[in-house]
Amino acid sequence: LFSAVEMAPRDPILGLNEQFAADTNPNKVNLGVGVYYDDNGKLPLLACVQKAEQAMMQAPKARGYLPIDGIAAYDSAVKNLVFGADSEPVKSGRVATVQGLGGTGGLKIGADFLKRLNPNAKVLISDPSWENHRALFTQAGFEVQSHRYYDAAKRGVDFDGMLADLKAAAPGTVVVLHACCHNPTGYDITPAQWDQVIATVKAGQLVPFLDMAYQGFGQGIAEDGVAVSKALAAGLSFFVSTSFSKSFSLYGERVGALSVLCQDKAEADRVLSQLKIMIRTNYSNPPTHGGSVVASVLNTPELRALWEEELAGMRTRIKQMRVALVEKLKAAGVQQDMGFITTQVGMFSYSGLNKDQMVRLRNEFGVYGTDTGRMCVAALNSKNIDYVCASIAKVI
Ligand code: PLP
Ligand code: TYF
Repeated sequence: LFSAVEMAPRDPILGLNEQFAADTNPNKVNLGVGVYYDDNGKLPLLACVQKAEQAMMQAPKARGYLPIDGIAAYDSAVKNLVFGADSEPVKSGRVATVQGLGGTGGLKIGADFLKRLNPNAKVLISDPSWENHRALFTQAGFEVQSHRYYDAAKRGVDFDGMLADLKAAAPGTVVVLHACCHNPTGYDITPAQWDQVIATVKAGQLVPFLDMAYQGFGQGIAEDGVAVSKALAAGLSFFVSTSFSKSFSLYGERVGALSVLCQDKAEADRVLSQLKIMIRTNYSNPPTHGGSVVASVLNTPELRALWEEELAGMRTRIKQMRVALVEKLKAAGVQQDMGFITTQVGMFSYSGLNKDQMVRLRNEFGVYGTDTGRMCVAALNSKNIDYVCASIAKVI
């Protein structure tokens, strides 16, 4: 039965984790996968999460099946976070939100729904993008193409190229946009550029799918939502996937969501009924724990305040590491100006290093980043940064 089954390639990023685990270099540093570590190199368990869990332990609940679309208090917390608690779409009930298995789950429910809605549409992702964007939309049956984004020579966004490619897309094309903290480059477009992107999407009747995997890691919770606010103001119908993996440090709990902004409540009710079919035929209904924790934190004012403080702490530490990286690379003898690292935002830096240099970093120094030169600056800390800088200086 399985004799003709071929060996599939490893996930380029998660595969690095396996290689890192097997590496015996005592100085090894994993800057491969996008995970935030604290200054001690530990994966944080946020205090707001611990407090919510302690409260849950005080009054333990039986674990029945959740509704297909998840915990109602969770879905409403997601809507409030994404669109604003007092916003018109939330008040009028024209957002359909379902709990998802991480941000990936939100993307996949949206992709499956879109495939049924508009089977001949193409999907556009940025060049480059998170590898799983292409894989996930291809797996959902779409032809995936890319629009220009990264400009290596300029160390920034090829915005004219991006706009031109969006203008050339056929009506109905699904455009997957990183709402903030672009993965892998770290380069976001400005609010004024978002205005132009959204006007182009609207004029071309494209379907925006905003991927919000890092809300709060760029400039702040509200600031990082600028694309949502602008798409809303333009009167568009659109998709938003949410991930709490990073912002709550709840990677393994798989907490995320999909929100679909519709034109009115009746439309949102119909869309929700279809999203529920996607869920029911895939995994029936989501798990309880992570969603309960996030709902409790977001809906309890003092836990919410604590979360915002902890999230700001993560955001600030990443920025400090960017500044330190630039200074220490210079001190380690790197001649070229690495100041661009502080203009990037979020967890990642496209370092500009080529594949050979990245392979040398890995094999000779145990410093792991992706072959494309992406490094997770959220995994740098005051103990490993000197070693990382010295290693980079040797391969440059
Ligand atoms: N979208 C982007 C751009 C990401 O970088 C990630 C990273 O994990 C995800 C979606 C998926 O998030 P999750 O781990 O919650 O599925
Ligand atoms: O880009 C990253 O490193 C994160 C984590 O298939 C990740 O988004 C990487 C690959 C993958 C799932 C998550």
